[in-house]
Amino acid sequence: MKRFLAVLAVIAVAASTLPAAAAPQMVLRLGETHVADYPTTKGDMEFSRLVEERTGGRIRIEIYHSKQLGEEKAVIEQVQFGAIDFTRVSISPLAAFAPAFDALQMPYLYRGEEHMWKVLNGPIGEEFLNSLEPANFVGLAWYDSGARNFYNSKREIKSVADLKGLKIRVQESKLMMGLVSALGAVPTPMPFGEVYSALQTGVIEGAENNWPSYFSTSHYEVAKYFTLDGHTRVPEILIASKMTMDRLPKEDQEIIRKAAKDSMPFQIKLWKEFEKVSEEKVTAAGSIVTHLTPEAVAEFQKAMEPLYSELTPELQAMVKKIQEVK
Ligand code: GTR
Repeated sequence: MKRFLAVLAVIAVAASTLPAAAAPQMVLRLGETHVADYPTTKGDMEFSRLVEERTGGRIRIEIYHSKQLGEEKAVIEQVQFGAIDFTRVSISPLAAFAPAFDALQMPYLYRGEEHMWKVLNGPIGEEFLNSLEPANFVGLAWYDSGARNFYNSKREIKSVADLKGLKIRVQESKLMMGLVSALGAVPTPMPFGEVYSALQTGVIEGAENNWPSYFSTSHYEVAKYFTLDGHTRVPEILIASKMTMDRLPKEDQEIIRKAAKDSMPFQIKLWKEFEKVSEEKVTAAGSIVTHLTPEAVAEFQKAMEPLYSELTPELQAMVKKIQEVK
């Protein structure tokens, strides 16, 4: 018994001399539209983990996934005036705040994903990340989002003509509205979270997205025709509020910038895995996947050409620079 008490006493002394886990000096918030196990959310979490680790726990970034802070456009607005510190969004809705971003999401712009990553990881990508400051954002890093494709509840889309008259949901983006109109369909801008019920009730007949979003939102349950037309590659971006960043010492700003970039390979790896899983799951659940013939792809590309001539001369020059990246 004596011995037992002695051991207890030693443990008590040891415990009292342990440093208490340091409480974070700053807790920041990140808004994410996707659910907790989606690759972008996991990327956000990795970013947050790295910041916490590298500041010795002084800065904690809490992830509010599943639209807890609102739909994408509303969250971007709040980041702009500093009410939310960070968000991860698609560049489509961001282009409403920084129009030059349309140059990065033109239809059939990239020769493939390798070309896109060359652009994003090179001087052009850096220029875009830095270009956001006048709009009160700080661009931090890019995440993968694959290619976007049309899906609908009505019929297989094998040619542009098959899209005619279909009501297609688009992100809140002028470019995306123009893209759907150029194909003869009827664009309906709508927040992401409303798409499932709009498809179910027939308010819209289709939408467009990548495999993971089609799967993760269960849109495949209410729109089973999926066409692999790959009309756009729309990068995801991690941004901070400039107001938040301006409050931080330079060293912490650097830690945040670097942590965001360092979270990219992790997100991209998870993305690749989840793209495959999503494709398998929706196919097993009965989605009908249509592959376009090369002639049909050429027809899609031709129909979208006018979007390029409608760009401002500055954006056309940027598109040319992107196309010239080898
Ligand atoms: C997804 C993207 C989301 C959101 C969504 C949409 O691919 O990851 O951030 O923009 O598309 O279509 O609204």
